[in-house]
Amino acid sequence: MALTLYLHPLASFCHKVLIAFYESEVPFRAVTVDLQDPESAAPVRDAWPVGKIPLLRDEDAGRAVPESSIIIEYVQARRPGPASLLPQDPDARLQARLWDRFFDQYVSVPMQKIVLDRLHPENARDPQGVAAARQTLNTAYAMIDERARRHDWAAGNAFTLADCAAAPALFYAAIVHPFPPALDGLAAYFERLLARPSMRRVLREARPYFGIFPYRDAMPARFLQD
Ligand SMILES: N[C@@H](CCC(=O)N[C@@H](CS)C(=O)NCC(=O)O)C(=O)O
Repeated sequence: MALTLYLHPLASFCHKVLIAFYESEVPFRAVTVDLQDPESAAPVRDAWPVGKIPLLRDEDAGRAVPESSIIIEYVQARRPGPASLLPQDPDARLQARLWDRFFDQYVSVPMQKIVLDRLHPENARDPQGVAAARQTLNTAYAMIDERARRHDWAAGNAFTLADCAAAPALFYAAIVHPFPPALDGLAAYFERLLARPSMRRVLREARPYFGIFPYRDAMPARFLQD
C-alpha cells in the first residue's frame, strides 16, 4: 500500500492520524497543504470538496479516504501494525468508537471554535458561540476526569483510536481553556497521552509552526522545546 497523507503539521485532526500511524508503524508520504492556497489545496478539494484535512490517498487502489477516524480504520483493516487501535471484541470496539466521537465532537470542535474566533476581526467575533464552546469543554472535562479515574485509556485499558483523538484535542483545548485544577484524573490522563512516543514526535514536528498558532502566547513553556 503506497499511502500519501495530505496534512498540515499544526492541525489537530492531522495529529490524530499521525499518532495512529506512528503507533502502528505505517509507512506513508506526508504532503503539507496550505488550505489558503487554491493550488496547494486542490488535491484535497478535488477528492473531498468540503476541503478538510487530513485526507489520505491509497495510490495503489486509486482511492481517496477522507475523515480522520475513517482513515485510521481504513489503514488498520488493510495493514495491521504492532498496535491494534480498534479492538476485535465488539463491545470494546464500540467503546473505542464512542470515545473517538466524543473527543472529536465535544473537545476538538469547541476547541476549534475558540481558536478560529481569535482569527476573526473584532466585529466578526461570536462571543456567545465561544461561551457555549467553553461550556461544552467544561462538561467534557468533567466526564473525562470521571472516566480517567477508572481507566488508563479512553476506551478502557488499551490505547485505541479514541486516545489518538484525545491527545491533540486535549493538547490544544488545555491551552485555550485550561483544565480546572481539581480535575486531577483528567490532568493525569493528559500526562499519559503526552508521554507516548507517537505524541512526542507529533509535537516535535509541529513545533516549528507553533508561532502561527493564534494562542501561541498561552502555550506552556514545556511545549516549546524538547
Ligand atoms: N471531521 C474531520 C474534521 C477535519 C478538520 O476539521 N480539519 C481541519 C484541520 S484540523 C480543517 O481542515 N480545517 C480547515 C477548514 O475547515 O477549512 C476529520 O475528522 O478529519
